[in-house]
Amino acid sequence: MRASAASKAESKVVSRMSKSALLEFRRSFQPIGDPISHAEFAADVRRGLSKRGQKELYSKYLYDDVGSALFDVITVLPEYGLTRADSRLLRKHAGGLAKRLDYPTLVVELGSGSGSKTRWILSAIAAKNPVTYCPVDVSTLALENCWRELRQLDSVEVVPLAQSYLDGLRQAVQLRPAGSPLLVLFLGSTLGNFNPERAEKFMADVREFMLPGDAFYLSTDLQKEIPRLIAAYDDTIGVTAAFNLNLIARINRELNADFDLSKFAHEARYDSNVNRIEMHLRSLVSQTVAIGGDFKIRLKRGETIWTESSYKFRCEDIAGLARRTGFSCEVQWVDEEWPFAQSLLRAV
Ligand code: AVI
Repeated sequence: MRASAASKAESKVVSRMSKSALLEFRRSFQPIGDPISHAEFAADVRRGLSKRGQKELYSKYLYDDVGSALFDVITVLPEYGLTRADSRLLRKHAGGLAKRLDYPTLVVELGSGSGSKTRWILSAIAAKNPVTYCPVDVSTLALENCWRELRQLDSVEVVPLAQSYLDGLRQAVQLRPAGSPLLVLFLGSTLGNFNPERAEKFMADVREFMLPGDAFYLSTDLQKEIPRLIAAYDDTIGVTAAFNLNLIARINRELNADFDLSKFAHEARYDSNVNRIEMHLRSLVSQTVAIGGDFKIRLKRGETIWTESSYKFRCEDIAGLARRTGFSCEVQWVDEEWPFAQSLLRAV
């Protein structure tokens, strides 16, 4: 890094970080970390596609650079109300939240994506105190967009972490000045992409990195009319279909497979017993797919590969989850146009 070229704010971060020997921070975008191992991806794909019953792929693999860009488009589709609801709530409550939390000096966002919603809360905090913002995401492209966008805010230092949520959080909390409050953001209803056991374990794991009184601000999509939900996950211009199909296109690109995308169809369905949307890729014919030269899978006509679950909650579900994982639910706000909640949880 050319120190002379660095802004005042960046120089301050650099000196603090070099002391801790933790970070390399460049004026050009350079996130810390290496989120996805090729070997782990290959092993997960093999395991998920060799299952005897329902074949499945982990939804985290939807988010390579192409998938993250497609997801950004999803967030502005008329049918997909979640992101607009999240932004409306944040915009409305950012000032009150910053004050209630006593202007935390470290904000960590798990799964930041391009960070567009976070501007409101960071601006509200930075109006009073300088703040270090650590976006954590597996997509370096999304992180770069986030870094470009939010580093322009006055008194906000952006330290991007290209890591899994918990590894990123582990690293970020080392930047916490002693005695100052921490705010962890988990927006967008990403918790809904975990099954209930994993969601609970994840919350308990996050709690381990926090001190009593720290804040966890959680967004969750709420239960609503099924046709509205189906439309949100099966939009008319096919962006969500492309997002889903990109997962097997990614396997072609990165694991040398020969999925023929024209032989698969996107499907979104709602399971009202467990209140979740499921995304599947349905095989339109009987077919064999080769992955990496030494592995083949057979798919029957009509068989599906399950690629994502998106659980829909009630407000009381979140309060209960919070209690079971070491938090208390201090306040919840619900959007009026698209049932969607933001909950402020305090580590107890
Ligand atoms: C990131 N996550 C909260 C989205 C959701 O709504 O479950 C992912 C998504 N899948 C299809 N559309 C959006």
